[in-house]
Amino acid sequence: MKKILVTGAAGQIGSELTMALREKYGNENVIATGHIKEPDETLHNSGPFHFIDCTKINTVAAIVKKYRVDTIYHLAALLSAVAEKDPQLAWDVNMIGLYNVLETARTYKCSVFTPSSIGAFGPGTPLDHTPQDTTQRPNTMYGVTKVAGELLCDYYFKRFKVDTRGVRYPGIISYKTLPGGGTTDYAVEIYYEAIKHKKYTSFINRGTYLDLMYMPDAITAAIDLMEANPDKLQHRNAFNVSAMSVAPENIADEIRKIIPEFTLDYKVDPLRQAIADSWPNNMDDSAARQEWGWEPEYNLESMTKDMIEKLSQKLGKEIKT
Ligand code: AKB
Repeated sequence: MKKILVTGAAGQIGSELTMALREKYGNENVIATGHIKEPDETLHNSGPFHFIDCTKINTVAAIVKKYRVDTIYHLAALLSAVAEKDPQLAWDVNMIGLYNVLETARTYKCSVFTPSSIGAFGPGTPLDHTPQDTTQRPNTMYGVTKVAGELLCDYYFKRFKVDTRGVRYPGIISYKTLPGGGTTDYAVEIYYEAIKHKKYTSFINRGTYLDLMYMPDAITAAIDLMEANPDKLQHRNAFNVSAMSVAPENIADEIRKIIPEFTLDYKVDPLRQAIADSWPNNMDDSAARQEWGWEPEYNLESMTKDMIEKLSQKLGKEIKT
């Protein structure tokens, strides 16, 4: 049986990925770790949890050694908007943290999953049907760390044979744990506000198309890629994966099918709008489909229905879907 370490386990993706991994590989075989944020009760009580600091290699190595870990899902990172507000911290967490994980993986012979992002693209990248292999000149610290991370993971595979794999996640939509300071956070907030107040003011402008994905598909992508036959993988560390390309008004239209009174207006945040404008409208994810069978289950309609159903239960509001 695998022994898995998850970093960033209390975060938006980590909190759900850890539980999915525990269900698949056994609670005791998945060691969840976080830095500052307290894990929720389910995460805390269902298996091992430790606080570590990925910028200190000894704390990562100690857990890997103690539990004889063979696989690391490295999710600890700063998202795009917070990274732009504190680029020095973003470099430390996103780059030094990844370097420490890769070095630990090299020493203890672990395989590593690290997410990259649509943020690895920037000005000069074709925005429509963004190819798998194309210009990557991002102008944010988040983007710089994501491109460098993709290259570093490729390097550790080629030079040291560390089994590194990763996807370029789009904005991830979920109802369990809130995202922590990304540009695509608007697409999660809109559902909370629709249920609570039947209105939302978007910080991303009308007509801004971005790739999004519902959490169950994001989890499937990570686990399926790590289970994939390595002989078939040509793009190990940076597979484009997408499920839908939408603008704020498209989500609003879909919400209105269930909550007809819902209204959307705009108060654009220049920082996050500039980041969004530099990212693809829609990525071409055919390499992931061909090399390891990527196929999302949810589209905008099915995601919206499920989000509203689950979130209204969580918020204690009755809404018929
Ligand atoms: C962000 O908005 O920073 C993230 C991402 C797309 O990488 N959700």
